[in-house]
Amino acid sequence: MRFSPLVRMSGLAVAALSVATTAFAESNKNGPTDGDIGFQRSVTPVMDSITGFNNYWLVPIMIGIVVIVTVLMVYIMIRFRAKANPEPSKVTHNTMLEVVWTLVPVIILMALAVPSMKLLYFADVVPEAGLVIKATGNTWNWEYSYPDYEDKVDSYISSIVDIPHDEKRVNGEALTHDQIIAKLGADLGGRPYLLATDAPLVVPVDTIVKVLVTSNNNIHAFAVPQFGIKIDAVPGRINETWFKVKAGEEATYYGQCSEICGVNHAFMPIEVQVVSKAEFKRWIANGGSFTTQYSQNTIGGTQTATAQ
Ligand SMILES: [Cu+2]
Repeated sequence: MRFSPLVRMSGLAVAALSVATTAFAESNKNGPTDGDIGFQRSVTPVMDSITGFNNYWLVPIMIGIVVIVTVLMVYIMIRFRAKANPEPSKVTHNTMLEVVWTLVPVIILMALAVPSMKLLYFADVVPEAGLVIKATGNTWNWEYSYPDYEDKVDSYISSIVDIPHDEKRVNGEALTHDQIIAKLGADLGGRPYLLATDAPLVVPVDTIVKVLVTSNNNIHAFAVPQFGIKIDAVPGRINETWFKVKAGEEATYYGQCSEICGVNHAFMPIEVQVVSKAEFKRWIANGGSFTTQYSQNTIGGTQTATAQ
């Protein structure tokens, strides 16, 4: 059976789209997962919009363009090959064709620009916040403070759970990733290595949290993929962003410094513990302190901050 190029082209497009839809289907896990090619699972309205825009606008349009261009190239290479056309065509231009290939990209770009600008504005304008937190980048860790509760909670430093760099080599041999994880053992408490910290940022669920971001030294960036936030931490300047973790999504989320800032850039993770509103109140009332139980309690997915 022979199909016309158009039928074959649309068949290819449908196949590519279904592959993409499967690939971008949201996993129900939190944090990065091996083999992921899509975004991490969204837990905020902003990330919902980013995910939707990417999966249902950008990716289908990109796949469509790739498929059309590939099919046209293959068709042209076969149909107009030298062997089958001993007498070369003398056509130099086609006005209609030139108008179409100028207008179609303009229309595509405009169709992308409108929802893109709406999304940028949605993410950029901070709504009336229920909580303000401040994240300050240091070399190389994050420091968190709660301006609303300054009298109750001291600012604290959140450092990576790791072994000293000079202990990562034994007799000149570098430890493997697995050996480092085994060495950390209970300190890591089953949490992902290079993302786990000794003191996470604690925030309540279902609350608009305004994040003030700055730096003590060089430029860092505060980013949490599942929240859809990424903003530079610039010394002498305060940037702001916001997130609201949806009800029922109490869990631990991870991010990393996302602006190359120096030798330990890869070792300043961001760990966010999202707890119920009642639990957050208790945590504040207790001075926002962590017991050493913290890491142990997160083993096996008991995802509540331990206040003492
Ligand atoms: Cu950095």
